[in-house]
Amino acid sequence: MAYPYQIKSLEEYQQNYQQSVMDPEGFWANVADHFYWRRKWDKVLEWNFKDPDVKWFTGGKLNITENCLDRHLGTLGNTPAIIWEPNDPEEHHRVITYRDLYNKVCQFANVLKNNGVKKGDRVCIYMGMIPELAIAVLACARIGAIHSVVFGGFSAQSIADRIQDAQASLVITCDGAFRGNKDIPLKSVIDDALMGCPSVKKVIVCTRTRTPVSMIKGRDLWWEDEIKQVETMGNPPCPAEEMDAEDMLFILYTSGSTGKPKGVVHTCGGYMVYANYTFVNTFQYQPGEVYFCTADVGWITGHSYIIYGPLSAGATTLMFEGVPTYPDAGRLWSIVDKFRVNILYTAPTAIRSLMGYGLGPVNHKDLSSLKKLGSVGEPINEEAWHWFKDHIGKGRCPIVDTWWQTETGGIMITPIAGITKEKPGYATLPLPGIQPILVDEKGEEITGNNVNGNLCIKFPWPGMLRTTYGDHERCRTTYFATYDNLYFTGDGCLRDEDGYYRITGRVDDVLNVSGHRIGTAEVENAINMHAGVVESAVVGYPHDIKGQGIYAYVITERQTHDPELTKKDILQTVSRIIGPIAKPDKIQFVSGLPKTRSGKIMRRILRKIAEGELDNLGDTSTLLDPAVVEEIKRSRL
Ligand code: 6R9
Repeated sequence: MAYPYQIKSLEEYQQNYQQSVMDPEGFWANVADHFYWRRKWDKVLEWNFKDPDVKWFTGGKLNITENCLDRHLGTLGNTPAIIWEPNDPEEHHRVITYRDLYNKVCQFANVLKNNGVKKGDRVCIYMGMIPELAIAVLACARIGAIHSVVFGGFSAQSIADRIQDAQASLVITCDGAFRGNKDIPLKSVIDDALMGCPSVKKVIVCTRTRTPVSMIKGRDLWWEDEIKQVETMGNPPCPAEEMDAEDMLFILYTSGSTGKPKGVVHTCGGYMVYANYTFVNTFQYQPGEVYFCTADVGWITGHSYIIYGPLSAGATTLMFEGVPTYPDAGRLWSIVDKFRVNILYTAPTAIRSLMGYGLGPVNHKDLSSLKKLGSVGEPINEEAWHWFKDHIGKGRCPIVDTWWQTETGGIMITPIAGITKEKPGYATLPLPGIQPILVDEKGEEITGNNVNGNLCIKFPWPGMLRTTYGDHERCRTTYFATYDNLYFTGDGCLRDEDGYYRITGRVDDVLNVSGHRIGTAEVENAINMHAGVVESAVVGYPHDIKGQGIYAYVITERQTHDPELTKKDILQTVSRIIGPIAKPDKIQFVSGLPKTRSGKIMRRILRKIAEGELDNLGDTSTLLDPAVVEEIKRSRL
């Protein structure tokens, strides 16, 4: 495949950027022209950020799977679409060509149809990182069903919340998942989740771990049996459903500063164009390159940069079932060596944890195939950046530090591999089509360089979220009401003397733990559900490997006899309510929390204490009871 919209030089970057600001519609129409549309759009863009109401390519008809599969069959039919590496290095890997993938997606799409799934229905997917997960996602898209993938580390309660919010009618899962030395019993978690989910009529279970499962008559079906049925029907084709550009493609739940996670909605046309455009440009993908993104499909990075971006570009995407430290800390490097990987896209937390094992696991691995490296999910510290550059990229590979969010659908601010001059810790410059601005607390634009502010985007881009599922008002208040006519990212950011952007982290009550977004309010709610807990406050603190750790201050009804046991009980509760990823790293029992006279918890003070900055608590004059702070400082962990 050729990518006429691939930027090839710094001059071209600057020209494209200028054009994208002066004539955004013309700019994006030029990109969108290189996709397969059943019917071309009438209008490129209609928008206002007040309601908000954003529509791209209105009147356009398409199916994203025709762009990811059908259109490649003639030229790339025998090219690997997915290379799959299992958790256990002794097990055989799988190579799935574009033709194989097309056949499998059509087959499973017919399974969904046989089970009554129709355009617009919501399907929840809770699977491990096996090719069937990508097949399930694409099969939904093929028939116009809206997928909602839930990461395999979330608890039954979290899944139930998401299923109920979306009113999903079908769940696709596995008996279990292999991750490192663990077997995660996915189907059994689904069984618990479904006790409170009457909307779910069918569950399709793919075999992976052979963990014993209970199959409920009339509800639960085996993936393999259902495929056989389609085979007995003679494997009929599965024509792609014609979708409107603005029809929903998927929902992905993500944490915010208040309440339960919200379902970020992406639509077919704009998301497709944006995932592809950002993939092709950021990584400078060249036909034939092997591309490996270590994320999980349960997060946005997996959606956009394991599945939709690479496949729509006819790329070879490597999917890895396991974890970077199993069976040893050289696993990622063995995979690079084994498949001659050219592009590696990973997270700072993974780099930091692997750095801790020294160079032993890296030595004797042939990493000479690597040409480009990428980082995503959280700020990358300079030490990790240099380690990645020197020891993995051997000083010859550009690193793209890509800043973006679930809500943005794709990469927003990033170097273009090999083109933008890089600077460690900096996401550098916006891609053409993206107009970032920094604002102060009052929403006034901060102009010039060498400045710091809240990062907003002032013009729509095709991959942006359209709404939060079932609650448009929440979308408005969360992203579009803080500042007039701006999309607010929730991130703080500085722009240096070169105009380069450096993301400094969240300015709201959202934590970023090992690259996973977790709301402090969510963790507090979970802790407060534990019997005997009166109140809690959760803040983040710097953590060497995870980026941020979770620090919880907890008030219990009475002094517990065995505080260690109570801590374990609280951890268990958080695991049950949210999932193990949200377990606090530290729990400090306190008798009170610092509050203002109006009863608001002063998190700023708690954050300072958690960070160890005891002498630098800032203004404490509005505190109701200063003695509480002294007590918390004394018993700090
Ligand atoms: C893609 C993804 C989004 C939040 C975002 C920001 C942080 C992501 C970053 C980064 C600094 C980067 N973030 N990439 N911070 N540098 N290169 O991670 O989406 O899970 O929604 O998280 O992650 O704080 O607001 P999501």
